[in-house]
Amino acid sequence: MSDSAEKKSKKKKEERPKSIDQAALEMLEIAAEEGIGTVFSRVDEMKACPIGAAGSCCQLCAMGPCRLVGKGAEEKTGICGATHGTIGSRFIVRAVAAGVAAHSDHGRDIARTLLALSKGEVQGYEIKDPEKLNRVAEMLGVETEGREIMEIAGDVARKALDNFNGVVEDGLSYVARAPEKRQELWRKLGLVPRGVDREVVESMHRTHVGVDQDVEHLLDQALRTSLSDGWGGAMLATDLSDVLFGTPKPLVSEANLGVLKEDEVNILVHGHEPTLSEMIVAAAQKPEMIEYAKSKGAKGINLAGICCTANEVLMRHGISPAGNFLHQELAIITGSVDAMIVDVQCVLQALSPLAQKYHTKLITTSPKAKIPGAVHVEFDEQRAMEIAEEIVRMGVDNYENRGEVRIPSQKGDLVAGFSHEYINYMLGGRYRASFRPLNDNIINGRIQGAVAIVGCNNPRVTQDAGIVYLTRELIKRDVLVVQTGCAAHASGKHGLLMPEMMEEAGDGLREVCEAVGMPPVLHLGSCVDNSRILTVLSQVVEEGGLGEDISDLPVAAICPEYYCEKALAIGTYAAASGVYVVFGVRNPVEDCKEVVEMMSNGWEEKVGGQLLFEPDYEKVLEMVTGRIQEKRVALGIHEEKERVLMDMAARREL
Ligand code: MSK
Repeated sequence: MSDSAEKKSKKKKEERPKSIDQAALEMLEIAAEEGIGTVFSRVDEMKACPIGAAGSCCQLCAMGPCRLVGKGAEEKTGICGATHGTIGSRFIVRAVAAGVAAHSDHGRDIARTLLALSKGEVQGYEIKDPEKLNRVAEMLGVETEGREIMEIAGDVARKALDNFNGVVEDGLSYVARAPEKRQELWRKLGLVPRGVDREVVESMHRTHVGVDQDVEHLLDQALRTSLSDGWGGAMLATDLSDVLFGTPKPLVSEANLGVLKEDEVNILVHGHEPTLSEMIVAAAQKPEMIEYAKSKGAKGINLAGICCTANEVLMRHGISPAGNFLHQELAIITGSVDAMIVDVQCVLQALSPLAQKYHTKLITTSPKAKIPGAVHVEFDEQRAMEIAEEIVRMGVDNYENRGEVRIPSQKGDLVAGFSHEYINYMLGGRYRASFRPLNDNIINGRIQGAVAIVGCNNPRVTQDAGIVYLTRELIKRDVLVVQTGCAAHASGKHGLLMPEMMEEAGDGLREVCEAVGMPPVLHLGSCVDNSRILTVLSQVVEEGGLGEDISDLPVAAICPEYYCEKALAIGTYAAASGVYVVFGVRNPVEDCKEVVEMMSNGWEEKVGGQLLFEPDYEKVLEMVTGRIQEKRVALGIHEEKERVLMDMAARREL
């Protein structure tokens, strides 16, 4: 690189802020002063491999890795003859399979806990939402009439496990929750999943060298496998979590590093699964545990979260998130985290050496995940409360080992906890819970449509910038926004989940929010809770007046800062369900033109949804608002109705 080119690229790097979150920037300054590396600094040191980044590298066998680059790259093949199309589609299938496996293993573990509870084999758990248990039983074809709750729970858990293990006749049970027309389409195309495990295994088989080599055929498998997540593993994870731990209702909390407390024992739960974190919440609130913390000189125990375990305990208990994916190291650098308890997924390996530089006790708990250097306290449902107490005690004992503490003051107020059941109730009222008001307001144009903004942070782009920009711009345009995962944390940190945000919303959306008493940006939960969005979409279709299928609705989904395979699985099942999906960051198969074409126009024709990649947020905004308007035109609801000033009677009617 020439001197001037080097200077230019250096300047460009310097120009991009690492985050729009002041708390993150403050902690990064401290990290730099102390010579501590973080994901934010390592990303600058590690240039992404441009060949792999665009999908031109195949490393599936020992004849390679093959790189399809250079002159005439498009026509080149790997040593086995694999084209760009085959390589790219195999990448997508494998990424989707990995993402599905992660969410579904999570769901399977919840089902196993439910089964163990029904047999009286676990400690500390109970059925918190028996009504939901009955509704889930109905979905799964389990008889409820005249039966004991634990009998029903046992059969529900067995049926759920059958969905994972692939012994369900006619495909996954929850496919029946989709609109009729969508189910017919999936059946016609052979896309109904035959069991979660079976689809994941077949994906791995088909993508082994020398098996499936046809782009469309491979990508059909990506669609079917992804559906086993959205309408299978993740949906079961959500529903069974609600049964065991309670169905969320709106509550208030705060988010960001400012929720950490200087004078209390700070314990962070991080990862994805609620089974242990639920017990940690209970253990940390026990009076004897608080007394124990006081005996060590702390004023109490402060529990907070990172990533989706944070979402699980936020939605059900109001426990504050200390931040999203890119905050996990920053929390430790505050010097105030006495224990960080991790389970599975999104846990950086860099936490372990970092925790050793500070005083934080990093505790791994899943039988599936160990990290060198961390203390491993293996979780076992049969001794759940004992283990939770042991872990909380470890955090308390570590309080006295703190060095210098510097907690940034920033935190945002938030409202979280919108389950699909609550949205239904909130819109319709107790005696006539219904999506009718939402449909009517989309039809009359007060609400132009809805967009889900979901997914992660990625240090290759400015933390939270895309999420916050798109959220603000969409509500200004009368688009209702729903959020999950780390995107929801981002909004929480920046105050976007508060009802006051209706002041920034367009006139129409603001009127509806005022009348119903809801914020224009709704927090729907963790990554597996994207399944709640599918349920809402199905119920909106069922309510009538907005077409017959999810693909008829004026909706879209955006994952502005994705980083992992789970996000690709979610994006794929949303597209397979008829949703227009746009990811930011970069297109991982950019060089594989046939794959890009199939996932956009090909899937549009086949399933009425698309999975696109666009790193420019302004373009993303244009794309999704354009899509919403296209759908409004197709539904014949695009003509602007004369606006009528609402009086009290009209508001009541609404
Ligand atoms: S935690 S998958 S960084 S959203 Fe669900 Fe956040 Fe993405 Fe992990």
